[in-house]
Amino acid sequence: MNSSVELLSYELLAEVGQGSFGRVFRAREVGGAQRLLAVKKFNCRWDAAEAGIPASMIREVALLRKMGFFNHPNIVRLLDASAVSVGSALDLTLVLEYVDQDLSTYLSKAPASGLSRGVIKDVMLQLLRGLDFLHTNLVLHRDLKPENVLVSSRGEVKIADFGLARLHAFNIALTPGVVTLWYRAPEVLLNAVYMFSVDMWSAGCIFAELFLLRPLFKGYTEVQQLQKIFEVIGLPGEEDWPRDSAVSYSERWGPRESCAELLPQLDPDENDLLSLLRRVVSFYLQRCLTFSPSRRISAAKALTHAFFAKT
Ligand code: 0RS
Repeated sequence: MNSSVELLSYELLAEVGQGSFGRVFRAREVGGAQRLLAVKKFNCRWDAAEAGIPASMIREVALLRKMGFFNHPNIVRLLDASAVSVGSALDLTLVLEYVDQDLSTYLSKAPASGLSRGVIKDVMLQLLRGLDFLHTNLVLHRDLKPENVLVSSRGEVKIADFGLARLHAFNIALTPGVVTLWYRAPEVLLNAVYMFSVDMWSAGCIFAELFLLRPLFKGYTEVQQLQKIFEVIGLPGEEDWPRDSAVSYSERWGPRESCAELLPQLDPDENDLLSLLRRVVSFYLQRCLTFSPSRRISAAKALTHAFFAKT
């Protein structure tokens, strides 16, 4: 099958989300297998008649398409892309595979006693495989969070909402509502340069949340988010502070020592979980949630971690 000539027609069923990424609809394929589809629509203010389709958009869509050919199980697949110019705007439509629910909904339905260790391992393993695939293809997600990690009815974990970073940046200022800072790496919060390791920070936050069933760092401003992080991992040394950050280092950010005990504030009947947490604390706390991006574990390395070795 040649996807470049595949013609997909569909009917929109309902809007499932809206944000800096544009609008996402649940849709049904008309004819064919009548699959459910996710249809994502962006509107870019851009005079396509004068300037053509922006090169950055072509590059990013081409990359998404290329990645679709690999059919990686832990990435939502791009099925079709089209752009039409409407006056001085450009409407970009992406047709993607549809997945039943997002991880935040999945977590909200989890039993209060928590997810089993097997489930946590399975979700993390799939998430890291997806991230490793993105990073191998030189794609940064930048905004990984439970809302854009999808979980299918068959338990497949698929990363969504990646690869259109420039379009995001374009839309972010126009988007009403707040963006969550909870999964954001310190170097992003500090406005410093960042790399693939930002996604591993987010993965670490999600890993902790799979245990806790609540977000690990819940800040509502950049400063508060950093404070919450330092309360748990300790204030880094001045030598680790990003040199290109607009925010200067200060001892007043908090104590230097990390307090792993702050993490699992669990009830007595959650003792079982507590012991599990102690065993994995070194993985997610020390390796994913390392302040220094260069010392943070990579997705490829995390996949070989002892945590995933035994069943
Ligand atoms: C915040 C409580 C609600 O299949 C959903 C899908 C869903 C998809 C899908 C496939 C491919 C996307 C979605 C996608 C594209 C930006 C995105 C941003 C976030 C998430 C997905 C994006 N919680 C959120 C919305 N929601 C209900 C719960 C659902 C439910 C099932 N399946 N999206 N959203 N790309 N671009």
